[in-house]
Amino acid sequence: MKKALITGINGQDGSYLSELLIKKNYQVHGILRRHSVAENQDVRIKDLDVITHYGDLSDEISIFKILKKVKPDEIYNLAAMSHVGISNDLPLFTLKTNSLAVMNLLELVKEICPNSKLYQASSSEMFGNSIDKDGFQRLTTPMNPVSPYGCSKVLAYNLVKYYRDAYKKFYCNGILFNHESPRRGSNFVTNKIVKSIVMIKKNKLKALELGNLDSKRDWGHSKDYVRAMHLIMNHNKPDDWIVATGETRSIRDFCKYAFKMVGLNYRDFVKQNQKFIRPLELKYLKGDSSKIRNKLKWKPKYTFESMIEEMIEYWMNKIH
Ligand code: G4F
Repeated sequence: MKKALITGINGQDGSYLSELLIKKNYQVHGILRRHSVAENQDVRIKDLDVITHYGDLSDEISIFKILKKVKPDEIYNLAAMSHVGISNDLPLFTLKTNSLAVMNLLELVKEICPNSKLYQASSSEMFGNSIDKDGFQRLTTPMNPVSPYGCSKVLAYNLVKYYRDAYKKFYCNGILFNHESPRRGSNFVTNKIVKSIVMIKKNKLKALELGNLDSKRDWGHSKDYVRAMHLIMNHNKPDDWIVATGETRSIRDFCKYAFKMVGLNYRDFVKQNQKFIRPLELKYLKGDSSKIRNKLKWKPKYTFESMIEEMIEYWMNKIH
């Protein structure tokens, strides 16, 4: 039985990845951060057959102890301060968690479990506003991040490459473009929009306040993207990969479709609030995922529309 250790196991991706690995007969371990509301710390994984350990990426002692105890075959580093907007409010915390803690993790993994494979959750936010002439971002596109979050992920990305090359390790970066689901935190734009639409429909909310409606994102479904993570870790050589749908849509397009699904017009409810505008905006993402599609035969099952429909259905059943 293979052993996997997932940092950030209680996140959207951590929970879907746990489900996938359990189905594949892995023993799944996960690192849980202590939360003052105890019910929140394992809310997405409480019904899964996983073994959890209290720890925190930024607490070196906890990581040391967990690695010594678990000695995993595969480590998926999904834990992060993952909100781009909030990284402007918590820049130091973002760098400590997303970059320095990765350095610590790599060093400890190298020393304690030298044969473990490692997956690093890298991000399309690393590209900033760089776009190739044909309108795509790919592995060769220059990285010009436009947020503390993007900067922190670039450092971690390079550390993983460095450790892989210097010490001949199976360490990989998955550069995932935006990926959503009903389990997405509701302060990310997709779930915020869908949850608000359902509340409007059920007369619990009058308007939806958003920031920039014109930035474009390449949105996929988290369930499809955790399949990519597993393929990446089980390829015959360590490498870096882009995971994306290759389609791009604006926040406005998302609103239009989602409001239409419940028979409403977004123009009647969406208002702009300066509070949600970022100091610098990443305007456009569209990923070229041909490498993972060709080499690992990955392709998404969800479409933009089926993903939104699933999210609406979830909130319709949840909000009474
Ligand atoms: O949903 P978002 O907050 O996601 P963002 O910033 O693209 O980051 C996500 O994707 C990255 C991959 O590219 C990940 F690395 C990262 O961890 C995260 O998962 O915002 C999407 C867009 C932005 O352009 C933002 O300015 O929506 C715009 N937006 C407009 N109004 C808003 C809002 N974003 C949020 N969160 N809240 C708003 O009210």
